[in-house]
Amino acid sequence: MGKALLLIDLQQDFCPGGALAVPGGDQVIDVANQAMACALRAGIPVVASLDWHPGNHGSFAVNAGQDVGGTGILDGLPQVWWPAHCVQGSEGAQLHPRLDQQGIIKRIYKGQQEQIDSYSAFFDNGHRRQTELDDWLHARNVDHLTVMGLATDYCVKFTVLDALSLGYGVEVISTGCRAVNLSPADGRQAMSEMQARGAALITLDEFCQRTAP
Ligand code: VGL
Ligand code: ZN
Repeated sequence: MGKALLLIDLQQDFCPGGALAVPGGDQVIDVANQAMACALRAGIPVVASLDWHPGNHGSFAVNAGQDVGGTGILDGLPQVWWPAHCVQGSEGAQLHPRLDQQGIIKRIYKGQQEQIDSYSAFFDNGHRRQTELDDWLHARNVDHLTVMGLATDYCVKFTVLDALSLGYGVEVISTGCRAVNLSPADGRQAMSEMQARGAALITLDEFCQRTAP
């Protein structure tokens, strides 16, 4: 019976000024730092996922010869065409400079396979391959996750839904998430969907109160 705090894709490219800027994305960095402080005080491990694409990734509009924000098919799966973002080793792929990185004990890299996207920190979008996250958590007897980060309607949502399917108890720090909102209601709908599937929506204060030693 253990917990972990999972920080999703708090990378420069998802913050204002970045290649796939999420509105208000940088506002969650302080939330992440405070959540991390509460987690570390309670002995809860902190894991960070990073979107980590090769430059020729098939989800990039420029590589697909499509318009950014449009949709199509990538290797048999529905795909949104994104601006090139989080290219391995680039500055935009780095974690946000204000994020307290010393608290992070494990980094999970995803999206490295050229022909498939990977919103979830557990599986690619076709559930063809797993990352090492589930094994890593099992090895530490973690069965409950607190999740926050970017973006609500993509990587947070798919990570949370996979975690629930895998049997984890999941809570989402809703004040620590921001959405891409290609359609204006996407973020709100993603929150409802996560809640309907069994995730608890909580605030940062609730997380810190419940974890206070
Ligand atoms: C994400 C779109 C493409 C995310 C990653 O982190 O939510 N969204 N790649
Ligand atoms: Zn991506």
